[in-house]
Amino acid sequence: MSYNEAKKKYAKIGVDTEKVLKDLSEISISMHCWQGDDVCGFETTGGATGGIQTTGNYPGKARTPQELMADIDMAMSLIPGKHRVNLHACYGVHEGKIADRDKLEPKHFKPWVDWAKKSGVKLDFNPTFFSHPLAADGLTLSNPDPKVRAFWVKHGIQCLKIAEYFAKELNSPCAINYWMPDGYKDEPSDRLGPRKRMAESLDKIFNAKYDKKKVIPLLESKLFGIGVESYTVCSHEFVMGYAMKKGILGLLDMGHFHISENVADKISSFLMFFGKVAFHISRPVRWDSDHVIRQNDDLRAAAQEIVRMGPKNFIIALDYFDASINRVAAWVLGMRNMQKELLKAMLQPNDALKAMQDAGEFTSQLVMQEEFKNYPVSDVWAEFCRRAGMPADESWLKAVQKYEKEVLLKR
Ligand code: RNT
Ligand code: ZN
Repeated sequence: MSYNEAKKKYAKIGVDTEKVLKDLSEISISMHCWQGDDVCGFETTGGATGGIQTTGNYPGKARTPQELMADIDMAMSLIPGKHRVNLHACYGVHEGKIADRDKLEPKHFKPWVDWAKKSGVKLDFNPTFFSHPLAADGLTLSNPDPKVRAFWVKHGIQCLKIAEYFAKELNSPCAINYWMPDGYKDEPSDRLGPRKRMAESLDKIFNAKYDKKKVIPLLESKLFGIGVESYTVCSHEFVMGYAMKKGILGLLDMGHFHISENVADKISSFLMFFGKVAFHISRPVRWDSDHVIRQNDDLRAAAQEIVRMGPKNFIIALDYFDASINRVAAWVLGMRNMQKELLKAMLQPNDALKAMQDAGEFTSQLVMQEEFKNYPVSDVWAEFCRRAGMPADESWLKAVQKYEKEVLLKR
């Protein structure tokens, strides 16, 4: 079917594809830098530690800031639209001696800002509370040792300054996400103490001065991690309560709940009480929370909720890492999958479906929900890509394979 035929078919059910194309082009997704080098960063040569792990040793991973920037540029050249890049504090660019986490400053991220200006992307940020000797016992902001806590509090505050620097330089508010791996492998005897210490430390961080219009702090919850199977300090309930009280936003990571939980169902409640929802789009498989996202039911459900409640009310960030496949392909596939699911959701007559629900017309609702799945989404997607000058189908992989041969395999 051609785009014009698809346009007519959608018009019949009250969907204006021209508006959809415009709306989709306005959604910026924050692409995570850490897929490009297996969450290693530029401070140590070791991999990530702290409840997360990357597996696989596919060749060609970025080893320097320049390589990572080039790989991100390559990925972005195959993703329609204007997007953001999400950096972690361990990706600072250090000349000579590496500044420790509590000494990080905007200057360590100037090369990223210069690159972002050139590449036309905006930046988001994350303090890094893992892959560090002072996080080796699994406790950072909730550590019983006040000196260790003070170190990480300082890190949290320094990162607010870096986020503000990004926002000012790039003229776009910067979302800064706090995820602490803190937890215990086995049943703790005191669940309250660490949470109290965590809240106290977070207070010290967020009581620091920062421009509330430019910096958007987020707090991410997690059910369990590798080595912290029995207890995490920043559980979902902790995050909901703390974020609400402190007036910051909670962040939902799709991989951080029981595998049978419907994360999409949480969105409307978050939106009601926080006003905005921050999201790590990810895919849990068994015990891993971060597989490359696919166009599966979970992603579809999340995208539907985002669309129904207005994409402007969301901070959409990807979060996964796979070292067993081409890393640039992992980015491109994930970003395009996210966009495709948003598009599918936008191409539904959402008001009409809502009306069926309210009228108790559940037969029609079920039938229509299923029938719309087979509408010509791909023709509208092809048009979206055509207008953006991007390949619509899998031919983008050829470009990545060429890059692999010419650049990645020479590393
Ligand atoms: C870990 C969290 C966290 C990290 C990144 C690297 O389970 O999801 O968001 O993936 O900060
Ligand atoms: Zn996450």
